[in-house]
Amino acid sequence: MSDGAAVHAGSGKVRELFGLDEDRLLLVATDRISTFDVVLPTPIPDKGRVLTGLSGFWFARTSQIVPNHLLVLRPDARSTEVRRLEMLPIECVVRGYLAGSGWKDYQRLGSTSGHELPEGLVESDRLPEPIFTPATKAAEGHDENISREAAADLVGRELLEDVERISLELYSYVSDYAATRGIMLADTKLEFGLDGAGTLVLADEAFTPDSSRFWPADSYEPGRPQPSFDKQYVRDFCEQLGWDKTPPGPELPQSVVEGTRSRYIEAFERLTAVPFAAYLDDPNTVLS
Ligand code: Q0N
Repeated sequence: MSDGAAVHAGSGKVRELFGLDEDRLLLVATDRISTFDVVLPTPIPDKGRVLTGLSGFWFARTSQIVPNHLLVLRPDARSTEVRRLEMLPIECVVRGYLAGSGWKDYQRLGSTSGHELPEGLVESDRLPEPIFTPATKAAEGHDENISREAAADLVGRELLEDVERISLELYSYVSDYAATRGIMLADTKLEFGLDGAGTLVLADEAFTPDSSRFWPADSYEPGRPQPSFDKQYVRDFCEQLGWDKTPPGPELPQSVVEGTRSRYIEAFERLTAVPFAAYLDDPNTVLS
């Protein structure tokens, strides 16, 4: 295996990982899109490039907070060479607003991941302060929120305190940045690994629409679910079809594909202030 052949090392629903050598992986963001946890048969052209560019943009800007796994952003604008790490077996979620499983937990328990929350909050409300709500990586299906005690049993108390502090700092930096561009970061999921020296390193993709809830600030209204910045056309189309949300998912009409592609590119350009065409021409533009 010293002939440059890449070894398929795993797939997510919309990303692929290949082993390059002992120290490096190739992470490829495809154009596949999932909704209601099902990957649809119709791709969104350039979606993978948008996500790879956004991740690179945030990695470059947050490296003073925590080192990350990015080594090379390739000319195809959708694949990156990354450092091979020992991944922590938890998802590091930060929530600034009450949505998704955080809102579900709150309605059932008045708390999420052991954070007691004030009474009377409504869906999409801003939390008194951002909270760290770790989850386990379910091999299949949904991730499961766990208490910080359960997370400490998985990674150790000291490491958990480190990733909690770093995750909150990253959330605060990126949500402040996005707010200046009219985009709210409701919540985000981060993954960390350890390098050979035992240093914590931010991995996977970071602060993309697939790993975060981005909401358009101008239509924010607590008390209801918020429209998704990127996937709302897809969700609306699926809802009006009456699809039961079990596989296989429906094919998307061209109007939904085009509208969704435009939203991804708009998110990219609003957040990075780099024209998407300039990114395709030279992907490294987002790293400076
Ligand atoms: C790794 N996953 C999570 C991509 C995401 N730098 C790394 N070193 C070792 N392992 C991983 C990374 C990264 N990133 C991350 N799995 C392995 C989920 N994958 C699923 C496939 O697509």
